[in-house]
Amino acid sequence: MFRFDATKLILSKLDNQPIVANLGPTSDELWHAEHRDRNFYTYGNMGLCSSIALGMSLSSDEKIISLDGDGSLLMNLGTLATINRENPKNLIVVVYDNEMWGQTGRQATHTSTGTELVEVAQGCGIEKTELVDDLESLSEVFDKALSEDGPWFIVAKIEETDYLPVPTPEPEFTLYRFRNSFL
Ligand SMILES: Cc1ncc(C[n+]2csc(CCOP(=O)(O)OP(=O)(O)O)c2C)c(N)n1
Ligand SMILES: [Mg+2]
Repeated sequence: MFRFDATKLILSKLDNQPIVANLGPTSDELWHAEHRDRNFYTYGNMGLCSSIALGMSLSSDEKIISLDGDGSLLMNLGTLATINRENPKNLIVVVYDNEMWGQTGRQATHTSTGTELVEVAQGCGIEKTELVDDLESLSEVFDKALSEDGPWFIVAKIEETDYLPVPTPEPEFTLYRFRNSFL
């Protein structure tokens, strides 16, 4: 499954719910799939995608979607323990797992050598977890995550491909647009 297709699938299931996107290709592809006020692009901000989404979920009743990356989550695994402790029913974390730090040269991450992020999440106490490797299964589990209480933790195995051009969503405008969308 390609990340761009997965992101387009997820967007097709949403109304106006916020998405927080991991830095690099995940943010780029979200922009190309559909640039919307409720997209929060975390350029430069490695490791904090799901932590930011957790904070949003605690101050909102809407479903909040985090599109994280394996390399980024690996440098902030503690966020999974905090997600379980805070237990936000409206948080959906999707980790795009391409088994690499893609943006910086496609170096292999620990998920390529046996680290199972779903099991880490379960060990932190998160009960609603799924591992998917095709669009059909992602579609099925994401529907469930939208209709059932979470927190949800979904690892989506991704096949890497060519990158789309990097857009220019200036961070201050991302924040401005995002905040205004709640007014
Ligand atoms: C604290 C910090 N360390 C390193 C970087 C450089 N960096 C940017 S993206 C990236 C890889 C991210 O990997 P992953 O989350 O798996 O996303 P992918 O590129 O594979 O989609 C790295 C190491 C950074 N931006 N911030
Ligand atoms: Mg990666």
